[in-house]
Amino acid sequence: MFFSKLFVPILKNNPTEAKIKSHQLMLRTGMIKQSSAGIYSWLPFGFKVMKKIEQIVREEQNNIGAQEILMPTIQSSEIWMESGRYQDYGEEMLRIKDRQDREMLYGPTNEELVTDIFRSSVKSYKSLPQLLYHIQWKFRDELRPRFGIMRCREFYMKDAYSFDLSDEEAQYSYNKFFISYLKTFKRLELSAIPMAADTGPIGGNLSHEFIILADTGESKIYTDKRIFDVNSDNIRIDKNSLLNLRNEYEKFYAVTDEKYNKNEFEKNVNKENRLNTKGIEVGHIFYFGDKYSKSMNASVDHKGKKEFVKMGSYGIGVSRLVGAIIEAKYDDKNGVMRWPLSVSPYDCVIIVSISKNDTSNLEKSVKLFELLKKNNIEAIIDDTDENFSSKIKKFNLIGIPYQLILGKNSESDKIEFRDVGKESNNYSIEKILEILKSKK
Ligand code: 5CA
Repeated sequence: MFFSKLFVPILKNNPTEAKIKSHQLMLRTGMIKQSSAGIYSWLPFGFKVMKKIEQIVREEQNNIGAQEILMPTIQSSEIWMESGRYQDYGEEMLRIKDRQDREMLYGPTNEELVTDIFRSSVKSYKSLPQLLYHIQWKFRDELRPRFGIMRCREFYMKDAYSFDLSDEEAQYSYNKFFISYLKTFKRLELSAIPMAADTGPIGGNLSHEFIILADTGESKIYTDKRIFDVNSDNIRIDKNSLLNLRNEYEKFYAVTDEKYNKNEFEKNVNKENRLNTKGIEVGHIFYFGDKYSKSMNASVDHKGKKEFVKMGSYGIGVSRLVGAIIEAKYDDKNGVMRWPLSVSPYDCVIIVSISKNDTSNLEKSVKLFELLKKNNIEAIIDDTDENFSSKIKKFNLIGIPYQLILGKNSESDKIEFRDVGKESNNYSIEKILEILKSKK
């Protein structure tokens, strides 16, 4: 309830090692702490935001019928030898030996492990499709971990896997993830655009990266601006509607660096619609047919014939999204952050002016807190003895979207209410409750 009791190690100044605003803000507002290069501890504020993002990602996976499982972080090298990726993955893979001298690894992704789970129990085409996902830590020994949790070595990822009998069915599964991603990012108040992308070490020949625009992003993109106007609301999850939606997007040229071709870009996009900029990859989906099922012998019986299942995989960078939201929402110039209410560590903060010999304001704030709680609104009271303006400044950075301000002379029954970074208004508590409830 009281900010003074929380573990939020705020820094007075921007840490010099941080080059981009999300990294600066996360360190400054005590969301994370680096433990070694590219490896971070998540402190209460950062952890709360990440867990809320995770829950939204989970709900949108469940909405398309994907089932949640949990696979381990440590995997045996044997299945990676079967798929042929044990060598291919190179130095990005963290390899470990156990006491029996067995070669193990910290999973960078889970195509092999999930294929092994699938092949050991699914035998008939009648059990298809299967959509499985988990949300688990991954490790990639990146050559240059940078930008805080945006490109780190240990990160939190949602990865899903689909198993189908035919290419056509597999495309349907792919398209289900396509729409679930659009919905997920929308709930996070991000405008993420699907772009044709390279498949890299995952493989296959169909792939989209979901990119949000940001100057500090590491992905170069080339696109027709009109792709931002495609409407993905109220789409039904049937085969045709989803196919139509994908066609709507694919009408427009939108590619990442590796797929860029100058002639095609200029041929397909009028000069005034050309956009060549940078973005952050928050999700990546792949279709690779029988790449893993063939090498790992994952097949089903289809009317007496053995068929290798057709697979896709679908990733979302859950921890990266924390930084991506900051890159999209943080106004660096004015020092104002505003978390989307759906993922904010708290719904609102009660900022109180405290004087030594008068506790009436603090008592008022506790009553207000209880009332908000009764209405399912999660608040925090800033009861620290900092001066008022530095409290406001601090909370402008922390980014809780609504501020209820109890200044020195708050005698009246009206309370100063502010949507962070905007002009404030004096409202009755009933009015404030009404506004907050309508936003939830
Ligand atoms: N197996 C596939 C799909 S499940 C896969 O691993 N795809 S991926 O490599 O593109 O990763 C999925 C998402 O994880 C990326 O879109 C990105 O948002 C996030 N991610 C990847 N590498 C890192 C990293 N080093 N640091 C933070 N997030 C990362």
